[in-house]
Amino acid sequence: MNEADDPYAETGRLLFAREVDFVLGAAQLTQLPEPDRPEICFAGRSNAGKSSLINALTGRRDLARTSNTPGRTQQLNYFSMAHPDTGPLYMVDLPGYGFAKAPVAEVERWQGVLRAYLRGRATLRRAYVLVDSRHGIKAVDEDILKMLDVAAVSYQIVLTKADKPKAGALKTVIETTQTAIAKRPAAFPDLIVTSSESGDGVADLRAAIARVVMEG
Ligand SMILES: Nc1nc2c(ncn2[C@@H]2O[C@H](COP(=O)(O)OP(=O)(O)OP(=O)(O)O)[C@@H](O)[C@H]2O)c(=O)[nH]1
Ligand SMILES: [Mg+2]
Repeated sequence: MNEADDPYAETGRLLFAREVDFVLGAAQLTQLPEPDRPEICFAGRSNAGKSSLINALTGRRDLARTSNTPGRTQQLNYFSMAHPDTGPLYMVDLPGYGFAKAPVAEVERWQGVLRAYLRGRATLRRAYVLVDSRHGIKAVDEDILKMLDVAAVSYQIVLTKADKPKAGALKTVIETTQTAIAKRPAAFPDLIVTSSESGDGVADLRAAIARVVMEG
């Protein structure tokens, strides 16, 4: 949707312009905060740009730690936010799945926590599954999407790093991704195409988040 026509654009803008506080990093499910408010999360392969997108959404350079090294985020990082229209909510930066430059036992531990979180978190309103626009959906993404479909967790695909591919290649990846998710039961049919670098699509994502929290 065009940003100017989206009734949630202004709420989304204001929601992310307000305070966003780091709450905690959970290494295990027992460390998660009380499920007392809606939450949204960012999932995706290692290095897909999850932490960068949180920084772009909030307009803060290093609220979430980013890195060139896949496997930077190793805990479920909780951020709290609030707006009078949405009420309080949590935004969660997840560790990546797939390849990570970290010890195997560590990676297996956090992958287990990540999957259990995605399947079982009752207050999770929507998972944003980030896909690098240079690569499109890969087999590891398919695994996660299938798991979300089975668990009936609503999710939306967000293409990241849209500043990287040439326009033609971006158009192709948008089309193939749209086709790939069209028949997935828990997938939101529209993609959001973003660049944390240029800011493209970031306002659309803010509006989408405001909408999903307000519509319940
Ligand atoms: N050009 C470009 N680079 C980006 C963009 N978003 C992220 N990056 C780069 O991609 C790399 C990974 O970004 P992160 O935000 O740390 O990725 P992540 O998904 O949080 O990674 P893990 O925590 O390791 O799973 C960093 O070098 C970022 O600078 C973008 O929109 N454009
Ligand atoms: Mg990260």
